Amino acid sequence: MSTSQATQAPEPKPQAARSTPLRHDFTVNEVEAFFALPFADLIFRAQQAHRSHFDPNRVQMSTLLSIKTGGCPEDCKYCPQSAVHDTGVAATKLMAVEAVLEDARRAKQAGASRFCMGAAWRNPRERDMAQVCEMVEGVRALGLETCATLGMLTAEQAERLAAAGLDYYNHNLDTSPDFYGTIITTRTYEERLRTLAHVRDAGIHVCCGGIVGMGESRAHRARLLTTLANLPRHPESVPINLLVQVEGTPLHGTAALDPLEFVRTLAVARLLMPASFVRLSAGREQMSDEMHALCFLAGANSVFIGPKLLTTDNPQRARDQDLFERLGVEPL
Ligand code: SAM
Ligand code: DTB
Ligand code: SF4
Repeated sequence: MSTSQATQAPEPKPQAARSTPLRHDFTVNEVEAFFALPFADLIFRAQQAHRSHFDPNRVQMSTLLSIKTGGCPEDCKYCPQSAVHDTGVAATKLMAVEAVLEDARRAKQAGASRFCMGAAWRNPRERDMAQVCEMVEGVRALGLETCATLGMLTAEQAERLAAAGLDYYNHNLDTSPDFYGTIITTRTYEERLRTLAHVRDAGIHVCCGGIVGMGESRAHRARLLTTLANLPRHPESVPINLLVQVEGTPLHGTAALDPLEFVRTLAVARLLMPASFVRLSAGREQMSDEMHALCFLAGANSVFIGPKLLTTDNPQRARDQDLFERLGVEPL
């Protein structure tokens, strides 16, 4: 849908007060109108929303560990870990519990408050569950918040992870319902939504967002954010990933997204889900310091720290520390 068809963005409330109820009834037209605001107006409104719920100078910091890499049967066109694409990522077995805990200790020393364990699975097998639950228990015992991203879950698996002490489960919608089929064919949007409902029902916090820069339109980005905000509850954490283009994946060579459009996407996420953590997720390694500053101004208040995401690079700790100091950004 073109932006000219969009309705006018609603006027900001006199004060985006803490008591403003969170909305779950956004229309796509309304969200497209937010995207179409003059840049300064959009950032101002995102700042108002951000400051009504958060200290704008504090950023939540998570660390990622790939506990099972590569060889994934799914065909996600963006992903270097899909066995369907030839990317040179070697498939590994599930890591031993003690090796994961060693990594978690290092992450804690480096200043992370949350430790996220990622596995290149369509879904965990029953025999993997005991080992993953042990990891969750061990990481929690170190005083870190726990997060996992293991693919689709049954209701029973979600309950087992909750009982082990899992605080967050990351499961992204990735893109809008109408663009999804061009990116992934091996599982459906409805299956993603079902896993999110199991996670929510088990009492685990939901971490759910998407990827931009995959050749989607602004209307697709608006529909992704509308779908996220109109879930029965806003995800507590909303990762916005900028596609990391990896050679061998079908999306390698996709035209780069205008960086200001990426900033707009963060700002609209902040406006729609003002009380959620909006994570400036994959793609930071390629971003300038100035781009980082704009992303925080737009309302991003969470990042992954440490030199590696799952298989691709993230900024070195020293670069982040220098940047955060210059911006007056403090860890949460
Ligand atoms: N296999 C599980 C799943 O897909 O739910 C968990 C791991 S998967 C790697 C976690 C998320 O990483 C994906 O949902 C996607 O949003 C993100 N991701 C994967 N490859 C990416 C890339 N090249 N650029 C940006 N984000 C990516
Ligand atoms: C999320 O939304 N982004 C992270 C995390 N959840 C698991 C993963 C980004 C992966 C980027 C590509 C890679 O390093 O393999
Ligand atoms: Fe597998 Fe997850 Fe990568 Fe898709 S995004 S190929 S499910 S690891």
